[in-house]
Amino acid sequence: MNKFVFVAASMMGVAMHGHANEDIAQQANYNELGDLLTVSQAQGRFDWLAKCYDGLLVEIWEQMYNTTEIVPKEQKLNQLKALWLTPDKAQYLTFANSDFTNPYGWQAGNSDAQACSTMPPEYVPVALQTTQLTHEYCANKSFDNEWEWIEKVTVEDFVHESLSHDYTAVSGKVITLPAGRTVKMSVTPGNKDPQYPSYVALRVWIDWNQDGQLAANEIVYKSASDAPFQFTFDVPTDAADGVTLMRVASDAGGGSDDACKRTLYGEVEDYLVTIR
Ligand SMILES: [Ca+2]
Ligand SMILES: [Ca+2]
Repeated sequence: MNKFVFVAASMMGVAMHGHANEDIAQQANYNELGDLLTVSQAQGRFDWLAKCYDGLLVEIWEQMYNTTEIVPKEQKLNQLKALWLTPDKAQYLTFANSDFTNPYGWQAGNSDAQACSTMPPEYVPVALQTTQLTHEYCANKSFDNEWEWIEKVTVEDFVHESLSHDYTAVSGKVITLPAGRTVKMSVTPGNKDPQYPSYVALRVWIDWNQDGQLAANEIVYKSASDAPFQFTFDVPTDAADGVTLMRVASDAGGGSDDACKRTLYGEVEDYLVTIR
């Protein structure tokens, strides 16, 4: 149980501070933990932890309240729940190893209906995240990301560099888009053999109407090339305020306008976008 004492402190450190280079490197990994929950999933995360890892929640409570009073376990759990979960916004714990890389791809459950699974022994809670998304989006990941992937995405001043994964949810930072603005974007594909870059199809969707669907008419860019992609798109003047999802998909197999159809050779990256 001692590891959790370190945990609550390091978790708060990550959430609040971050000036040293090491913190920046950790922050980059934290952004890719892929743990992006809706409010109801965050509520489910708490219930799952209360079912499977109640001792962990008690440890965190004790770190936070630092009291010698004897408080029943149920009361501790209820206090944490009241602190993290409100009707329209919710916070949830995200787990990884201490360098934030989640090498086993382990995620805590999102519902107490899910069976308990065993956390890898070196894992700790690394972040207390706030839910941003209203909807749960369809999953998509590539069958093969060995030869082609997405290496870098920029939107105006926002930059995200990443390695090769079949799917990446960039959960720790948000792209801001003003309604009515023309926005510059670039996507740099990664290639296993950079001397002979593959010809890949690229698509970018943004859920402008925030209905939880990435419709074909919400494709803001679609092209194919063996060079990095540089383009602009227009943010609709009537785009609703709020946080929504941007999906970027590269596919050397041509891809599909259906954002839910599984990518063949490449990578799918999801980003949070806030419209102002
Ligand atoms: Ca990537
Ligand atoms: Ca939509």
